[in-house]
Amino acid sequence: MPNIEVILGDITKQAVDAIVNAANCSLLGGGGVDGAIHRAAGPELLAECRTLHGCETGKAKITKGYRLPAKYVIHTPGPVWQSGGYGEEALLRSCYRSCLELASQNGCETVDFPSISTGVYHFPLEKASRIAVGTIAAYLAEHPEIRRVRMVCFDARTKAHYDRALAELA
Ligand code: AR6
Repeated sequence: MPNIEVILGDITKQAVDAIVNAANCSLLGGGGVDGAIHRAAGPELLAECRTLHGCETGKAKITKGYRLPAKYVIHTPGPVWQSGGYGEEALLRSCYRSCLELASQNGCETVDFPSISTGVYHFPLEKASRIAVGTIAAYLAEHPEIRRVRMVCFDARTKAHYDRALAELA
């Protein structure tokens, strides 16, 4: 898939049209990538998030990027992994799809995702990586307005899983 890439890096440093935040339903910040994005974007991001009145798991909302190099932040609360019997896989698919729909609606051509739900939400990485690249590939096949999507992985183990999931698609 030439328009999907996997890189090792810090998503807060990426100068793209939109970065995605693995948020929680409050949209008022947290730890992990969410904390890093709010720290780098500055307090104006939290101020805008307060006007959004939260977000359901699997859905997404968009804000400006403020002090980030990215123009927009698309916030999506991923599912907390329980046992797999609570619709977690469908909810994760819905996160990726909802974010890409918002990106299209806002004229974003380049979008970077973190590995949603695989940190403190404990979604198994092998399943999550397959869901992510499969959902992104299906969306891009129908939406040429998005030129490039990258998975920005924060550690080598995560990157290895996304590399493998992408190779399986080809
Ligand atoms: N750039 C890219 N990826 C990162 C960065 C970064 N700067 N920092 C962490 N990651 P997590 P979740 C990776 O726990 O599982 C928050 O408190 C991290 O290594 O951030 O969806 C929210 O407020 C992991 O691979 O998100 C929610 O309450 C991935 O990002 C909750 O955590 C996701 O880990 C969401 O949990």
